[in-house]
Amino acid sequence: MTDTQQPFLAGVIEGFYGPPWSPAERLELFDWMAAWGLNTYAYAPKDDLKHRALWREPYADAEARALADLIGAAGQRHLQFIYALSPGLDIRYSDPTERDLLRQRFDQLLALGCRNFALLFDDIPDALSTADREQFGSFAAAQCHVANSLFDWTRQRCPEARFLFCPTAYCGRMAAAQLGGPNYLATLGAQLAPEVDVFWTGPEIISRDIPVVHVRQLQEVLRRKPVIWDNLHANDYDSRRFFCGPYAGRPVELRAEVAGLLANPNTEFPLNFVPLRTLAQFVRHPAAAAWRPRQAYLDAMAEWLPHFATLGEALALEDLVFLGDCYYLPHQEGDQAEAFYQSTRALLEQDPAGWGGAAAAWRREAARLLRVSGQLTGLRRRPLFHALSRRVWELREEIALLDYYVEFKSRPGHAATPCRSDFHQPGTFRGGMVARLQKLLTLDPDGTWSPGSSPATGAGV
Ligand code: GDL
Repeated sequence: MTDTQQPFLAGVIEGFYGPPWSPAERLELFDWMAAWGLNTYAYAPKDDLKHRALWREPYADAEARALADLIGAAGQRHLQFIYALSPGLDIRYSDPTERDLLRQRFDQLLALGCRNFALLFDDIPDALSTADREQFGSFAAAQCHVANSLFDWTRQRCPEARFLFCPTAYCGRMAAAQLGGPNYLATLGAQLAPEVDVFWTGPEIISRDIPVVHVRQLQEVLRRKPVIWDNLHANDYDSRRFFCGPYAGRPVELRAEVAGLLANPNTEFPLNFVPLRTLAQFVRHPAAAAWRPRQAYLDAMAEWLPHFATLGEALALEDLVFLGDCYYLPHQEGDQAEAFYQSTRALLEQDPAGWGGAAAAWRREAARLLRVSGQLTGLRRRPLFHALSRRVWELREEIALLDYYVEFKSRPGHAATPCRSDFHQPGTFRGGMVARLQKLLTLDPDGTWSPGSSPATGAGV
C-alpha cells in the first residue's frame, strides 16, 4: 500500500444533487472552515451542468471568473480547492478526442488558479460500449487509463497537484453487488497510479457506521487509504428531511486509516452548521479520548443558537435542541425527539379514558415544539428560515393535529367520540401522488419490501 504522504484532507465536498450553493454561501463556508481548522473544499455539484451533463463544454467568461474568485477565496484562507469533473454519463473511454476535452477543461481550471483535481465516476451506467470493451477489456481498465493519462498530464503542469478518483462502486454494498464488473476494485487498486486518491462512502451510500476493520479490508484491495466521501448528512435523497445532528458512527481511530474525510452535507447550506462544526471537532479530537457525539452536538448547538435571532422573543437553547433532535441523523432521532415519539405512541395506544395526567404532560412537550417552530417564522436570517420552513411546517402540522386529537379525546365524555378537524381535509392534507404511492409498498426494518396495507383510496386521502 502506498502512503501518499500528502496532507490529510478534512472538509467538505459539495457533491449533492439539487441547487448548487451560491457564491456567498461558499464564502461563508470558507470562513467557517478556516475558523474551525478544516482544510479542503471540493467543487462537485451534481446539478451544475458543466460539472456533469455538459462536461465537454468550456466555461464561459463569466462562469470562469466566478470560479477564479472562488479559488482565490479558498487560497486566501489557506484552504485546498479541488475541482471535480464527472464525465461518466456518456464518455467514450477509447476516443482520444474525449481525453483532449478532459485536458482542455483541466487546463482552463489550471489557468484560473486551481491546483487540485478529481475525476468522478459515481452514479453512472456501468456498461461499456463495444469499442471501449475491445480496447480496454473492462470498465475499471477503461477508467484507469483515462484517469492515469489525465493525472500524468496534470502533474506535468502542476507537480504538487492532488488528484482524486471516485469509483463507480464506491461503497461496500455496491462492491458486493459487483457494480462495475468482476474485480472492479481490485483492478483499480492495481492499475490506478498510486498517487491518486480514491473516494469511498463506507459500507453503504449513507453509512451509519464506518468501522476501522471495513476500511482496513478496503485498503488491501485499493492498495491505498481511501478518502471518505461522507454522506452522513446528505439529504438530497429525501426532500422532507435534513440532518443537523453530530458527526457520529466513526471512531477516532478511523482518521489514521484514511487519507481524508470530506462531508457531502445537506443541500441547504445554512443547515450544515452543526454537521460541519462537529466534523471539525472530530478531526482535531485527541486520539486517546473517546468521541462523544451527543456532547459535540450540544456544544455546537450552543454555537449555532445566535443564528436564530428573531424579530421577537429569543429562542431557548433547549427548544432548539429539541427541534434539532427531530432532524438529527438518517438512522437515528435525537434523544428528546425519540422520547417524544415514544410518549406519543404510548399515549395513542392507550384508551383515552385512562390517559389521566399523561395527556397534559404530553401536551406541554408538544407546546414546546409548536412554540419553537412558530418562532422560526420571525428569524432574521431569512435564508436559514427558508431552508427550514417547508420541513418544519410539516412537523408543526403533524404536532398540531396530534395535539388537537389529544385535547379532543381528553374532554369529558369524548374518549369514544370520533374526532374530526376543520383544518386537515382530505385532498389538502398528506395528499398527492407521491404520498399515495408511498403507501403501496412498505420497507421493513430488515430491508425487505412488502405491499402496504392501505385501502385503494382516491387522490389526497
Ligand atoms: C450518492 C452520490 C452523491 C449524493 C449521495 C446522497 C456519492 C459518491 N455519490 O450516491 O452525489 O449526494 O449519494 O444521495 O455519494
